[in-house]
Amino acid sequence: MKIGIIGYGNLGRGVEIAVNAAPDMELVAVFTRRDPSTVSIISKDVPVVNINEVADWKDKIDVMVLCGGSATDLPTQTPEYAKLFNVIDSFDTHARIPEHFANVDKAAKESDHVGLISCGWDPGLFSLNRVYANAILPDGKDYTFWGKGVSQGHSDAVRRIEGVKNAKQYTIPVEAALEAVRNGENPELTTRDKHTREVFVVAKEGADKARIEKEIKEMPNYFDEYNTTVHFIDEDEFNKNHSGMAHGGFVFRSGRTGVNKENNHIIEYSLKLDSNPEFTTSVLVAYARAVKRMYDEGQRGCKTVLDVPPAYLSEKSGEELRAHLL
Ligand code: API
Repeated sequence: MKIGIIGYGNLGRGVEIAVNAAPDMELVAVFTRRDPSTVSIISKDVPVVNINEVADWKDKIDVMVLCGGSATDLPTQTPEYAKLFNVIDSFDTHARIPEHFANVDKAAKESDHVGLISCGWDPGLFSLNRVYANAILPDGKDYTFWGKGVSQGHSDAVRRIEGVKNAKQYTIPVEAALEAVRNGENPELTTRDKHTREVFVVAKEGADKARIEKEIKEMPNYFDEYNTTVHFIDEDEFNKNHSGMAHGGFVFRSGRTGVNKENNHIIEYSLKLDSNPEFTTSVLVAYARAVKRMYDEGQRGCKTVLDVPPAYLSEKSGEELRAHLL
């Protein structure tokens, strides 16, 4: 299976590592907006190509993995590249998924491709768990907690603000709320009750810090519904104390069954990740395999993780899966 990567930051590098570890995949090219001679990748035998030349690769790539950010890159990139390739992205602005789906669906159907969007762990593996748990326990409540850890999506969104040189965003779960859910108390929790957010910003010289802080705190879909603390720090402190990328979280469903609803059941799925980008891209690469299979069997248009049969993620045959993993 021939894989291409568009965008070489933390995600692009993670895709490269995961593809190199996959027995059935080959990385054929990495595309960048930068001058290719300035981009150094891990695989010495794979070309780095300027994005302006991407159309020349139209028939040489089975699945193109898009590694841009959700705030400003993917809303335009995914529909654009779906015209040329089967694509997969990690678009994670939950509120805008329906709109992004419609745009990618149109582009992919018109050009006879498959585009899988919003893949990773949330949205992604957490979404699958929410859907399974809702179907199984229809009378119940959902709870998702993230962190403590670095959200790539929120960090990227802050870096897009004018005057910001670098930024890291930590998502912090409210421990008391998490414990109440785990104890089966079925609490009513608002967005603000479940998490706080902490942002560390390196500002560009002369930038208006008060304006940056206000833009962060009021940013729709990312910060406006949370209590957010913003710290301005210098580059040395940033590099020394904020270079980690760990993250994780929990999906719970607590639901009742029984003639008198006398029995409560709690489903808990959790992730503890040393590297958010390397894990996210490991999910992307497994789903890239499914994209190729769905394309080969004649499916077209936009898909999400909810549309993919689990067996399509594995390089193992159905027979092997039934013998060892069922
Ligand atoms: C958060 C989560 C992170 C989900 C994982 C991924 C990311 O606030 O920490 O951006 O890292 N929404 N979508």
